[in-house]
Amino acid sequence: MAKRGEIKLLGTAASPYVNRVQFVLNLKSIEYEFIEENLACKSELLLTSNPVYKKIPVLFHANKPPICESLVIIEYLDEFQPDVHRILPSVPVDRADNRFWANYVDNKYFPLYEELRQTPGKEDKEAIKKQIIEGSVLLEEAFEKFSNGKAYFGGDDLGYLDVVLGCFIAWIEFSSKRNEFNAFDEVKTPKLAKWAERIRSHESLKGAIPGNETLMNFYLMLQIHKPPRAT
Ligand SMILES: N[C@@H](CCC(=O)N[C@@H](CS)C(=O)NCC(=O)O)C(=O)O
Repeated sequence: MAKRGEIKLLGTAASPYVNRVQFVLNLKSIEYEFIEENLACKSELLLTSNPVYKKIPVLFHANKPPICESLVIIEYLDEFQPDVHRILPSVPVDRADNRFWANYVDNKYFPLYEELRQTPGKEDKEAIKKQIIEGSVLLEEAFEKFSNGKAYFGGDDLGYLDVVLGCFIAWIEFSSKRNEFNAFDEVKTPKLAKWAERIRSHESLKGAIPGNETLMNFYLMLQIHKPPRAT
């Protein structure tokens, strides 16, 4: 059990990877101190605690070495506090399958949204939207398999993949609106569309899902620091 004041999270509220860690801290009822990072002018704390990637989130647990990378952090929290809301399944092959899809989400699926933001030209954007929808259909199939007729990837309550994909909900909806398409579609991915609503209204996650103003400010910051490619 974490002691009061023992856990600190370096991040910013608009970062889905930071939200991912907040989801797990909330689900496990772990109190933590939030240290706000300014990515436009990175802090010494970030540069020294994550010298390899210089990215948020970074988790500090008492005086242990800092822990970086959101998936590594949430697995650490799951091992460190296994008795409250376990997110990874207990069977090794199920854990492997969960990690496979988490890798798909982080390395293939969500990067498409950044690609969409950075890509100029209507036609090229349309091609990326198509790839996103194809990816959502794959995730719908994965959802059917994992949820087995229940509400979440984890079954009756949130599991690892709910956290891994759920942290992107706000950005997926933001991007869908800006680009006039439906990443989670009532027809092609009806189960994911319903699941997304459940994630949004889950009591433990509410405070950790960024609102539109937070998203817009971060988006504008990205447009300046990582502008779309020239045509
Ligand atoms: N793979 C990393 C990704 C984290 C990430 O991309 N964080 C962004 C904020 S959303 C960041 O710190 N970007 C700073 C930069 O790219 O220099 C994780 O899962 O923690």
